[in-house]
Amino acid sequence: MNLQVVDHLGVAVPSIDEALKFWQDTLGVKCHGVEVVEDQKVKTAFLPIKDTEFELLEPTSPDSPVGKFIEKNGGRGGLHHVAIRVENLEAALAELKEKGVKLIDEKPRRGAGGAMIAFLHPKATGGVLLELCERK
Ligand code: CMX
Repeated sequence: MNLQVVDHLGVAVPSIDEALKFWQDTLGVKCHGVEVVEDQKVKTAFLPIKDTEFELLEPTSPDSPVGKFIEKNGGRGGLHHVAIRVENLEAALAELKEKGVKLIDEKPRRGAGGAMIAFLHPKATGGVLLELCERK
């Protein structure tokens, strides 16, 4: 499997506007636009730092992966997932399936920023929600 780089770190936040007070105003990381991913019921904001990025994730509904994560965490945000860029996502998923790894997404789907993405189940990774992504 051709793993390339840690593409981004996903951070769940109850409010992107509130979170930007720290990330943008205090740390000085510039936000590169906000995008809603409708099928995941999440609003995202990317904050690049050199070759990688932080992705802030604000739920648009409590009934969503990020909404449930925040609820289980007592209403607070936290580190939600780690994304690794691969050269060929379809091939990586086929290889993992062959190895019996529990996948959340068996097929690539479109994520924020035009990337193709797929999640692996945290039960299969020792407790980390891993995303694989491919960028053209
Ligand atoms: N990181 C690590 N472990 C996690 C986790 C996370 N973010 N979210 C849930 N888990 C763990 C739970 O703690 C639980 O473990 P235990 O059974 O040991 O308690 C287990 O996974 C199952 O959790 P659950 O609460 O029963 O199941 P959920 O209904 O919350 O689903 C998950 C969890 C990961 C399957 C679901 O959140 C999912 O499908 N995520 C992928 C999609 C996603 O996260 N989208 C948002 C981002 C979209 C984007 O970036 O574009």
